[in-house]
Amino acid sequence: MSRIIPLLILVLFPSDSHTSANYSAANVDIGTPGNVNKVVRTIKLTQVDNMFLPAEITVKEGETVRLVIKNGGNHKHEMLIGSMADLKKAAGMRRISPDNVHAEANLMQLEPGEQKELIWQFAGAGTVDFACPLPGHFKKMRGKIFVEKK
Ligand SMILES: [Cu+2]
Repeated sequence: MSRIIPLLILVLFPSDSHTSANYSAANVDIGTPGNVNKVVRTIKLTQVDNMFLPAEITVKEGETVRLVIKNGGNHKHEMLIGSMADLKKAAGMRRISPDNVHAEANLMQLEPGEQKELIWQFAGAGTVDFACPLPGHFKKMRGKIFVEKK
């Protein structure tokens, strides 16, 4: 059964791969988990039902940032950092199994009222996307991290 799922995604969501202008940025370097001792700033984001506040943040290339995410809504939310292609792929997976617990370094899953932190080191200049990939949230609950040149 598990071998069939990737095929199902292709069949169910074929247009997702071709409609976004960002799709060619699939190889964007989103950065890596950072060292807490190198944090240069803290950025707070609040999740409501269903958007991120703020939805756009700016950092500098190579910077290590503490992202503090608070779920201020009444529903479970996630924050996933990635390329738009990665986010769309995750959203497709969530439509099949929305309640899975995931443990990727670039993902936070938050219950209502919960707050979590992610220490993240950004790479080169560019734009990194983030979103809540849960069904019914993904289209609106998105944001951008502008990574500026130093
Ligand atoms: Cu959400």
